[in-house]
Amino acid sequence: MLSEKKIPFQVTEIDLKNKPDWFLEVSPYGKVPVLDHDGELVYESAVINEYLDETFTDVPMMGATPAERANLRIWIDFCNTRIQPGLVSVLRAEPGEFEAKVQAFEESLAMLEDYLAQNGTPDPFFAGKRFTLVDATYAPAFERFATLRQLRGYEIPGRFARVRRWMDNLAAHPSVQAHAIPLEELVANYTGFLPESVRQHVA
Ligand SMILES: N[C@@H](CCC(=O)N[C@@H](CS)C(=O)NCC(=O)O)C(=O)O
Repeated sequence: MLSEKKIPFQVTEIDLKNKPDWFLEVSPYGKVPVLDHDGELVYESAVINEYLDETFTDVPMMGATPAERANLRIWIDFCNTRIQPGLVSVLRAEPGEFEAKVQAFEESLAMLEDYLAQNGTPDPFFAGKRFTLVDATYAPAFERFATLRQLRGYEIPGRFARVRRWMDNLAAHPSVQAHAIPLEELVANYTGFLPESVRQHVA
């Protein structure tokens, strides 16, 4: 998002298993990310993204009309409430519940696939030629899909062709590539958050 808009920034990494006191003071939910823009503290990634889009307007990343903006927000919310939690629930599923978690996750993927098909996208992005906040939201979520293959042997099925194409388009996009996290690092991070029973199973 920041690179797409060419906004200079500095990143401070937080050890989420050992959060420093200063971090808990600036992050009321104790979660990353938090934005500090000249002392203005903003948290929750969807809120941060809208704040940045409204503050740095050279490269607009929302819709032009209320209806377009509402539609983009619906799909941003879909990522945050369905896709991202779905991914985590498959990743963390106990062996006995794995199939059910995959099925629920695939119901969300099917809704996304249907929307893309009905709208003739990705072309190459969610809303067409312009990279929007929807793309900025899904890019890091899609990047984490590779941990499913690595840790749980699960691959997004070929019938979700448009979702897969969108994932490939985003992975190839320069501002996304610039911040790609190496797969080993992602896998190491997520392995740390697996329940003990699952960690033994995938080890
Ligand atoms: N709704 C939040 C979710 C953020 C979130 O879950 N962050 C995770 C890392 S990806 C975190 O900080 N977890 C630490 C914790 O919950 O203790 C957002 O989009 O900013």
